[in-house]
Amino acid sequence: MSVQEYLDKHMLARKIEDAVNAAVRAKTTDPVLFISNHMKKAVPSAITKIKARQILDSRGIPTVEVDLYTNKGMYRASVPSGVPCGMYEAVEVRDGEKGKYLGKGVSKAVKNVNEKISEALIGMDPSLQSQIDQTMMDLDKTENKAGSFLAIARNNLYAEIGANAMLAVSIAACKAGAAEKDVPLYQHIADLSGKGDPVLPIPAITVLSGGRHAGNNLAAQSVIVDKHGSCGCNVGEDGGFASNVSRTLLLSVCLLLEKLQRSILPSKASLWPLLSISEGLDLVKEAIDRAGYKGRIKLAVDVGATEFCIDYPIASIEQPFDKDDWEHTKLLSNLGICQVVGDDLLMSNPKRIEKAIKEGTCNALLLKISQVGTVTEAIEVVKQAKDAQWGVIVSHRSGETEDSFIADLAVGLATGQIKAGAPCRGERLAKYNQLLRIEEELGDQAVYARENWRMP
Ligand code: 2PG
Ligand code: MG
Repeated sequence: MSVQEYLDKHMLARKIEDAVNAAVRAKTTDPVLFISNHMKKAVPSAITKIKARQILDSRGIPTVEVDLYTNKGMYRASVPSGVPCGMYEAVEVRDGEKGKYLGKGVSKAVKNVNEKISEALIGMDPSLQSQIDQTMMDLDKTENKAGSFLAIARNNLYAEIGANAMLAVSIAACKAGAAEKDVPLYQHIADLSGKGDPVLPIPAITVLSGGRHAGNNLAAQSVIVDKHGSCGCNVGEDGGFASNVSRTLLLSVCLLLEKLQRSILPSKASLWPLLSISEGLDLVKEAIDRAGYKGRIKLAVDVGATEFCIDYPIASIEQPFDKDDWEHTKLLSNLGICQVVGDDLLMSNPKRIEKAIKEGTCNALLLKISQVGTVTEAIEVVKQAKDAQWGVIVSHRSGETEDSFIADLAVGLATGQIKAGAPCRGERLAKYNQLLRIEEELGDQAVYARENWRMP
């Protein structure tokens, strides 16, 4: 090809002339930089390469990280992981090779990204999120053709491709899409959802962790040290203080107040022994008072099993009963004491959410994106919950990475609530720090959920 043929083929003369004219019109003081940015914008939007790798989450368990390349740059995402709770959540693909990471390696999921997913997505426009996510879901054609029950199909599908593989790519594509449109990530997410303006969520910050996650807040620290010594300030998986009292608290909080027990449960036979139900909550209450926030901070409790208490400013209770106990969860919701959040009960699954909405089982969704599998489906379940006038909490997982995507997700979807652990461990701080950056970027336009946290 001659030089002239090459110039003609790429219409270079015209493109360069356009860029120079634009710089002159803009009277820019740095024409070279202006021309380079102008030409960059003219580059077609396309995914050019996807590269996945195995990294470690905050518990030292392998997880998937993806670098997604476009003509404009490289966008990185990694997926969190928690304790799986049932067949209705999207399934991660793990290697199962006992000699390596106790079978929890993700090299198969990594391979799925580097081969199947990569082959299917290269060339696609990263701003078309739903098409990207649909392409990944379509990769298992048999399941889709079988048209089986959605939850099962999702399980099998993800079990083959891996929700961990898909979610990493989906988030990376979302970041690339925002860059392609030259808008902040939260704004791109707001545009994708087609609903409303961004809202900064109220953070449900972990103060005490216990049970399986055994959990922080600086104000609480001095109280705990006074009463339980410095070892009381060890932190758990979510970054909350994990002193002995917090284990006690979790066990305690797992029980409803005696009044509530009698009104809700037929007998007390299956209940754990009542330890000091008020000890942990008193600690938190005193810490709030000492920090000067008396009356301004409300409490949220993730029970993760059974029941609880009304002498404290509790505004939200997560998973008060077993994951399949629709009946008692509904009874508690009907008491109208506070927000009742479905975590394991819903597993972020649209069918379970639909059932809970229909039956009035709970009145808020705990959204764990790794239970859903793609950004598009996450947006959909949030819409589903909001349309039913539910509260929505965007949640971290116990196994987290330094990826702060959920902060942008909560703002962009205007969920009003986020739960990202304590402002203590790096992977939890990443989310809170991103919220601070977003608040700064929004400036005068920043809207904080405040009292409207359930329905901003
Ligand atoms: C929860 C979460 C986060 P996991 O219990 O709500 O704290 O835990 O990610 O293990 O489901
Ligand atoms: Mg929970």
